[in-house]
Parts: sequence; structure tokens; C-alpha cells
Amino acid sequence: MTVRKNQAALTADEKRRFVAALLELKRSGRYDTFVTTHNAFIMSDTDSGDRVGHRSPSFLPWHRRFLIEFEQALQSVDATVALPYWDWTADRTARSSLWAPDFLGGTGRARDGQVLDGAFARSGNRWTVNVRVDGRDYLRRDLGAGGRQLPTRAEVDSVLAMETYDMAPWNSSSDGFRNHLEGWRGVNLHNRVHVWVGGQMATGVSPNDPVFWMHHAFIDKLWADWQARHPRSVYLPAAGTANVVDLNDTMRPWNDVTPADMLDHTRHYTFDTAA
Ligand SMILES: [Cu+2]
Repeated sequence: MTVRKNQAALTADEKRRFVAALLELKRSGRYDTFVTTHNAFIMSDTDSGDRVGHRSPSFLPWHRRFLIEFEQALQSVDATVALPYWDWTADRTARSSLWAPDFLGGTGRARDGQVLDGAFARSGNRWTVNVRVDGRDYLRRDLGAGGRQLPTRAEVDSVLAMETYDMAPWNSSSDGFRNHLEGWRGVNLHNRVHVWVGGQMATGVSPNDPVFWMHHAFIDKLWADWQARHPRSVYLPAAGTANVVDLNDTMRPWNDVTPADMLDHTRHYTFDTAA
């Protein structure tokens, strides 16, 4: 059974294996297919048209399915690997062990944002950014630029307290848990973390930075935490909504999985802490 752990609790060996599996997916070309898929959805998901991966109720089940597929790819390289999650309310500075050279490497240099240490630095020649929106082929970051702050635990708790999963018009202007967690409205959780990291993480090709998976694994855990806290709250909308994935509609690009199929994460993995 896959157990997703807090990244701060990983042993040196677990970090080494996770990084090695990432590098192997990158070398084989499989990694970049995930970046391409994510960017295609970022580009096509719109508030007034079809929306599946983002700015819509299916943001959470879509990313859950996307992460499961990615985790299975990692496990095809090393069966002991699980996706760690990054609790950015706790590990909230650029000095966190997350950004050490033995794990993800640190922030980028001032001149061009280039990450210079760790396995994903350009100098290692193992992490060329191929799926990109400009000419720069190296991983970039600008952690906490301009004094930006990651969300606090109190801000997370204020969003977890919201009882209603999502509301019409089911997009970036909605009230409810999903849009506050995604960050288009209110205190801003998920979106703000992408911006705090900077570099590719602040773009549609955000999975170019391996921290993408650990950020989304924590967002996914917060969905599970919300479910545990509101056992009578359900995924919405239930049916018949134009341009939006209802509970039993299939989601692109897989076309064989619905939000209903994704509600119970324990069929796929558990977390190291009780929800
Ligand atoms: Cu994201």
C-alpha cells in the first residue's frame, strides 16, 4: 500500500530514491508528457467554456487522478517510492530542508532565476526544461520573492471550515471550499503557493518543477481532511451542468474516470497522519 508522507519526515534514503525515480522518468521522456498534459488543460480550461483541470469543481478529482498516474509511473521505476507532500504552512521558508541540495535544490540566482544546486540544476544535464513557454531551458525559481508569504495554518483552517464543496457558476468566481482552496477567491491557498515558488511553477508548465507534485499532494490531502471534517458534504454539481464535470461525468484526458471514482483516496494510497 502506498503511504504518502510529509516530505519533512523522509529519510535520506527515501529522498535519494524519490529524486532518482524523477530523474529516470525525465531521462526516458515520460516526465515531459505530464508537463504537456498539464499545460494543455491550463490553456483550455476557461471560466465560460469547458473546464476540467482548473477553475472548476473537477480541479480536485482531476489532480488526484493526475497524481495517481504520475505516482504509478514513479513506482514503475522504483516500487518503494510514494509521492511526498509539502505542508507549506509548516515548512514555509527557503531554508526548509525541502530546498536543500540533497532534495530539490534551492532558489534561483538573481540574474536569471536559474537553480544552481541539487539534482535538477542545469549543470547536471539531467533536467532540461523541454516543454516550455519561452527559450529558457533551465529550471528557475524565485522562492518568496518580494517578501511574499506562504499561507498560514489559520488560513488553511478557515478554508477547511467551509461546508459547501463548490457553487454556481462553478468557476474562478465561485464561493465554497473548492475555489477558496484553489485560490481564485479569498485568502488564496493553492495559487499563492505556485506564485511563491516562482519560475516555471508560476506558469502553465508548472510540473517542470518537481515541487509541483509535493504541492499538489498536500492540496489533495487537504481535500481528504475536508471530507473527514464534513462527512455529509458532497461533490457538486450532481448532474446536468453545461461545460462542467458533474459527479458521474467522465474527465478528459482519461475518459474512463469520474469525480465519483476519485472521492475515496484510500483505494489508492493513505497518508502518514490521520486525516
Ligand atoms: Cu497547481
